[in-house]
Amino acid sequence: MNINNFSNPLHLNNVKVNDNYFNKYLNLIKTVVIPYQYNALNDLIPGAPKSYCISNFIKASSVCSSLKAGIPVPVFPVDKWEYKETECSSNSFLGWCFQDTDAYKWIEAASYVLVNEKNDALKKQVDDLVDLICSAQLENGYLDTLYIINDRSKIFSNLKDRHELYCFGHLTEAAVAYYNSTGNNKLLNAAIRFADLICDYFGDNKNQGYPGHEIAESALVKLYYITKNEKYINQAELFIKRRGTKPYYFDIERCYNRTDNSIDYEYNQAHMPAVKQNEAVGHAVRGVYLYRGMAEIAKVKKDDCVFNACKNIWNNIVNKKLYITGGIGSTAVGEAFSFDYDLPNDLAYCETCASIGLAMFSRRMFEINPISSYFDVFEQALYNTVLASMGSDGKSFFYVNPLEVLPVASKKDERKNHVKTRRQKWFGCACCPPNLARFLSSIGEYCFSENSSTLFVNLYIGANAQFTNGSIDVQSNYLSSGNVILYVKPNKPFKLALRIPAWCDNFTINCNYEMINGYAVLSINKNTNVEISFDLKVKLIRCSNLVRANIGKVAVARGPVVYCAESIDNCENLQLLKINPNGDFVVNENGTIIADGFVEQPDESLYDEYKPVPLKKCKITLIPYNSWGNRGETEMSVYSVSYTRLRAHETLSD
Ligand code: FUB
Ligand code: ZN
Repeated sequence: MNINNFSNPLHLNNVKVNDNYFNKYLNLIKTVVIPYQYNALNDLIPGAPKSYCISNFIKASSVCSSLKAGIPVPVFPVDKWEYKETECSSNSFLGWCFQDTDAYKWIEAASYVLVNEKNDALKKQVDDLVDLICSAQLENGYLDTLYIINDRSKIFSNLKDRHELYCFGHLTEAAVAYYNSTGNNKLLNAAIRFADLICDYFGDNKNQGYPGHEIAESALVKLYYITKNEKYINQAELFIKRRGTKPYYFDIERCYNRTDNSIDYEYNQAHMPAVKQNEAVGHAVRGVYLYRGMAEIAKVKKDDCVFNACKNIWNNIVNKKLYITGGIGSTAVGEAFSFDYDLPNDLAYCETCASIGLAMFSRRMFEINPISSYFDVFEQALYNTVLASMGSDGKSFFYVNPLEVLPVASKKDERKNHVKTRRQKWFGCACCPPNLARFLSSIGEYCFSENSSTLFVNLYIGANAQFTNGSIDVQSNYLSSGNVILYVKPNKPFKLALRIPAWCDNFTINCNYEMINGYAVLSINKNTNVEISFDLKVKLIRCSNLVRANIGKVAVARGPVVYCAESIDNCENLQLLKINPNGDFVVNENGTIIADGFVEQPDESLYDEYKPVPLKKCKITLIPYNSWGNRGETEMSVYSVSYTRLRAHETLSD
């Protein structure tokens, strides 16, 4: 690794997004999503699964008061992932064991909104929630409502499956965001107290545990950046370096006397030392959160070994386990990565959180080594799976993001129960919607990165930003016409590095530049208007023939946006459509693409002797994948059969 290449993102406080495409999402987050999600956390959405999140904090706060007053508090089991109202005492913790994190993600999203907006009502809601959370913290700094309410004696006894360190991670991410946007350090102090307890408990030569669900690593890195206290970065490094070493900590904590290798902890990425891993395995969200933390440690500690592991894993994901939509985690079993090239369209899991985590991992890799592919992947995840996960109403969400949906199959085939045909109002396990809210509301933080010599423009999102060497105003029509103008005002000479996306074969820039690692690098020494034009031609994308599901098929993309067909615009049985690669692709004003194609007649006789199958010419309507499922239940497919030529058994009619 070359530390001269390192860069840091521009802080959200220095970036104001004003973008033709993203404004609608940001307004929706501010005006609909955040109020809606607040109601969801308070169990106020009729017909939606209950969250219990806020009521758990209220119960934990009351336990804390009782403990302080010496009043005895009851004990309940802590042996489950989910605590159902029908099975548990109403005084005990309810919901999934990591329910606290939904409040933390909500605070994080609201804090990002507050960076650019004076909104007293929202600020008061956040402040009140912060007060409640802080009142639920034990005197020693511990803060996880499951254990506080149900059984303090079992704290940190099941790191593998319970989520105390995961809750700490999200608490800290929220606390840092809230502090940065409001200057209020109340939640930050709570996070620091919890972090101090964690460092005391899990420090060098102490308990050898590490998180069952990663994210604490990244949180500790954030605390290190904000406090400059090295103990946090050292603890993050310890968690990573311990992970997967023998004897397995998860064996020890469960008194599992290992006689064979039947339990291998791949699910938790703890089957082998993290720094030796070179394949993305196990639970996908856990995985990318770990890899993100590893990249952060690699950067701070300038650790080549850790960085090499990150590179190997990143390459494995991107070359063998990534859907064209930027989705990862192809199997519902364990919400996990599968084997190389196993990318089924209809069974895909592709959890929203996993794509968000992949984007976060990619951006950290870029900060170490500025090559364009990291933000190519970021963009692929953002414009497709991430945006698809929210309905146009801002009140409905996908957790799972398949590439092919047949409504009857989702209802009648248990293997596809996870594939929802409509976005849901909420989920019992609701990790994705608030994750989406915090990610999109902080999108400005991903647009630029800088070091002493260079400003990198990674995303072409309209924004105004201040950076060390000047200011920049980006006016973007990236997705509509491919034209972007950057008004650059230097306060001293610097290099401007513009990412040239891999999807773009032709582009023009009105200034001299040199291509370095996929970036067009310009020397800026006076006020300059840089005009870029990216050729947004519609492309047919083929998939490796090792992906069995996609033999003979193509997907359609324009720029970073992947398209899909819905039966509501076309016909039932989307598998009967064939795209003509040599035909026209007309892009409409509203963003749809009309493609030339053919449709096969449905043939109800199951088997027959080979005979000509009539094909009819047709127009195929394609819409951006990120907007599918907004018009009721319908078949959807990203890939279509590619028509190459008439085959022996086909005849053509008009
Ligand atoms: O375990 C916490 C979260 O719940 C995970 O990140 C998601 O995949 C869901 O299982
Ligand atoms: Zn999720």
